Amino acid sequence: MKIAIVCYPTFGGSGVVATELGIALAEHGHEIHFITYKQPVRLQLLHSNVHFHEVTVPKYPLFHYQPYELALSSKLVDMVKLHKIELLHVHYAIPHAYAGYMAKKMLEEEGIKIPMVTTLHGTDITLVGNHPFYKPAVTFSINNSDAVTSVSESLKEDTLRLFNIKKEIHVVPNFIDIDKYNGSYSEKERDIIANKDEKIITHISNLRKVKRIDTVIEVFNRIQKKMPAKLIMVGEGPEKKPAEKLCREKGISEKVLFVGNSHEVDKILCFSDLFILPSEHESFGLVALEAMACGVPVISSNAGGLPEVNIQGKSGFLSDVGDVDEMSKNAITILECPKMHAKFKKEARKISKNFETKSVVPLYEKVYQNALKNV
Ligand code: GMT
Repeated sequence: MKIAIVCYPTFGGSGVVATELGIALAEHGHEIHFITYKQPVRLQLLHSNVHFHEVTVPKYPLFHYQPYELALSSKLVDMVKLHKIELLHVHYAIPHAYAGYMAKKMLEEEGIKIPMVTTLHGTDITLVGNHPFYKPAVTFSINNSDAVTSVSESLKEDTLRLFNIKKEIHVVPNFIDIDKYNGSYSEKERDIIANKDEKIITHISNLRKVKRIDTVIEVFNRIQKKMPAKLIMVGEGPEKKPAEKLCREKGISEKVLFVGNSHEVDKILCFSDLFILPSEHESFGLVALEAMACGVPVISSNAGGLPEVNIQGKSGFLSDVGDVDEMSKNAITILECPKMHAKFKKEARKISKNFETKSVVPLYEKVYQNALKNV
């Protein structure tokens, strides 16, 4: 099948999932065309079935806002015609589903019928898409997709609760290539980050308000009062500066490393003893799954789809959003008991195997086949 994948090319989970999906599909023999404004961060163009087409929006002084949707839908039309693409798969509803729908309609005028699959990822529904500025357009483009998938049961429920949806939503969970997270690192590499007696706690996100960075810092603050520990903060975002300030105020700056965006997430996770994800909203929590695949127990909130990934008392612990007392207590309990820690590590890795690429990608293929049949 020739498939166009539209996604955000950045470090965010939706772009990562879309990229990994494209790579896995290419390995299954499909021809994949990534169409976005920059080469996706996890994409290496070393596969004969993978292509990348850049969307450019020329600057024009009249435009206060550059019309990216227009450029994207025109590019989609061009690429579908040029490469005889058979299906559009758009990740993140805003504005991709809207642009995809326009492309589909333009192609229809030329006698080309192509189905569009929309995958909902989280904030496109729970945070941004729900805003009255976008809601009618998001509702319209979901209802006019040929198939709709969501990355968790929780996100499906949120979508049905927040929007007037007439389409069936198929839950296709996020996935990972478990073999990539095999924990291979040398003690020497770990030593660069922390002393032997120090526990390594990690948080990875785009450091936005929704991730509750203040909770991450406070939970770590309480951990480091009980045992030698370092916190590694991976990612870039608006909450980075306030977080650095908070660390200074708490007198823990020397124990917190802000390392920015990283292409070595798997390596950092494999060094880690505990992962913290106390988000206010989290449709799935791909990064928690990545941590679990590395055998890292997760202390998270119980928001959104997190309970579908992080299993209470097995791969980690879940608490209500903002419950710093409970999160800290659970984190310390796991870290203080080597036997318990080892048990959680093993369970985390085991549970992550429920989300392996090889079992999830065929679910997308099935969605594609049905969409193609019904177009
Ligand atoms: O977490 C983010 O802020 C990034 C965001 C994105 O759209 O890239 O992530 C969302 O999609 C991921 C992949 O499906 C999910 O694992 C994240 O849980 C989801 N984020 C939120 O719901 C906040």
